[in-house]
Amino acid sequence: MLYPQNNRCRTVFDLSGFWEMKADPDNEGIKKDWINGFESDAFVGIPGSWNEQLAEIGLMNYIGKIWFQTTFLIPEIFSGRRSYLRVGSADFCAKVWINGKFAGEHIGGYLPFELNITDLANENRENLLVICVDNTLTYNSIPQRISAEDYKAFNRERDQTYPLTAFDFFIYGGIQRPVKLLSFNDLHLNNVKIETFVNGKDGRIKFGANYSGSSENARAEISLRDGNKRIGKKSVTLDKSGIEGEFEISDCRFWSHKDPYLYKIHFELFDSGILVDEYRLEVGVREIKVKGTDLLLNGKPIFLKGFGKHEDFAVLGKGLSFPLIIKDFQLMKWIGANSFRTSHYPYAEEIIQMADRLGILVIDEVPAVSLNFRNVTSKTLQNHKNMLSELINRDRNHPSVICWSVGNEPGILGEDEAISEKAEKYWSEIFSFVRNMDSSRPVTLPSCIELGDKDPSFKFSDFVSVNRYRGWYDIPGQIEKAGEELKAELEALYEKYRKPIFVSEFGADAIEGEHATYPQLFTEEYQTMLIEKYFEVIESLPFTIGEHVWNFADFRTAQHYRRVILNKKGVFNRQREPKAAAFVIREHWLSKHKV
Ligand code: BDP
Repeated sequence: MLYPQNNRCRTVFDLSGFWEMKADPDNEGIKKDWINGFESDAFVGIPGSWNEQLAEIGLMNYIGKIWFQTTFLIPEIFSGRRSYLRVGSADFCAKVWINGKFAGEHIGGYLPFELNITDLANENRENLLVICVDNTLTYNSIPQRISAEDYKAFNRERDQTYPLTAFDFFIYGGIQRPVKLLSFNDLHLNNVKIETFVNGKDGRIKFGANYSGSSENARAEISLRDGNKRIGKKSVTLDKSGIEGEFEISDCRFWSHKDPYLYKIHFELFDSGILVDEYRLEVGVREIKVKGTDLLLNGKPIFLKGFGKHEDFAVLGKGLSFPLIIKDFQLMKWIGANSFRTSHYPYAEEIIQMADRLGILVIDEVPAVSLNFRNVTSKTLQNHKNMLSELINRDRNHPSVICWSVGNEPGILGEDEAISEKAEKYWSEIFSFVRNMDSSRPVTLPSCIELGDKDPSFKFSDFVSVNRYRGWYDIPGQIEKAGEELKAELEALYEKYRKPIFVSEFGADAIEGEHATYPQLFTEEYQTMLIEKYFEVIESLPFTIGEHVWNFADFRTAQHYRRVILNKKGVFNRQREPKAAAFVIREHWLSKHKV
């Protein structure tokens, strides 16, 4: 699936706006024929999570089905062509009807899906689009559900949140990324795959593409541009196996966080000499590898400085906002970060595109967060693989994506199960699945303190990623001691696995305006001092490859006495204003630890 593009052969109409909605707590929508339209409860802004928008009608903590509807007309330009409906994301799963006819469904909250609606939509009258979104999770879904019985089984009833979630971010629901109508000619490109290689000063781009539709007389032209200058052109006759080829670039300008240079590839499809499809792609030529104790970008060691983030903002929830994307990148540049992790799910494609352009490195994660192996089934594994496959297909062409993260912190409940043979087999399958799909990037899995050095995934990871909260959840208030224990633990981990170590999370909650002259949790000073201590320890060890502060900004979580509405570990608050730590980190990353 390709990101939508408007050009001579492709047309995109954005259906964002005010849609009508109706909650379906009793699961009666189908019975009452809502697929043919319903009397609505309220309007909802799309894209956007329903929760904060519609809190006043009781939907803040709603888990279940919500029906959405809107109408659209098929533009004349679509006539006689293929029409598709593309949903940027629907959290967690969605079923779609056009004019009362089933168009398709999708499972997974953070990835786009496309449905062929050519035969369902009418060209001459208004069309009714109905989408039923359900944010209910199960033991088979990724992420997994958690129940009151689970907490009971582990004697951890006090850890229960409202709504019940196995993870520390709010369970937003809805259509959170834009919905678009697309039109293509019958013969059109479906998918493009780019791989790049670095050889001394030269670069190589390998491309592959699949297409739909057939023709006896079709051919593809693929050209490569460096700015406005065409530096390569290939002509390929279409055959069943798709389109393949390579470009060599001598004296190549490689993509990096310091110089995010993008070449441009242009695909054109001709049928009997007539242009029927085209697609433009920005390509960064770069190579990422793990070697010894280093992470190498284009052969040079790189140290990751940055954050775990969230898609989260007041009112929008996880709804896509272009200004917010820009603001976050501005702040990352301002503070001297070179990277972030899409904790704990795939972010909007627009974010990854901006990372390519601005030179920010991305660790791309799927929402396999806090897997509880007591409840993991073969269906969980299958859903996990499906999600990885959709993510890799979506993001593999982005130079900014330097690593796949296959989940986060298995075993928050069920530490014993998370280090069992069952877990080991599970991770062995997941890691090889990813490597079969893409062998050009490292693969990792951030692990929690509870599993210590026993996490079975460490064996399979290209580098060991650890989330550590010494000085916060462990040994609170004692920064020196936290630092000493962290150092000893990282050294022991390296001794055991002999792989580079990435500290993928560390931090402290800070409430703006709380101050103390002594180490006191929740003050801005404590957050600052703890982060500085972690920097000191991590950077003193020769086998570390990065430090990601948790979190970039404060974010909403489910309700629990441990959280003051938000998780306050942000270095920026939820409105993106800096806390005291931001200035110290900036000084450190831009002057003291410049890499
Ligand atoms: C880590 C999780 C992260 C949480 C963080 C915290 O990976 O999602 O938000 O702890 O508790 O264990 O702040």
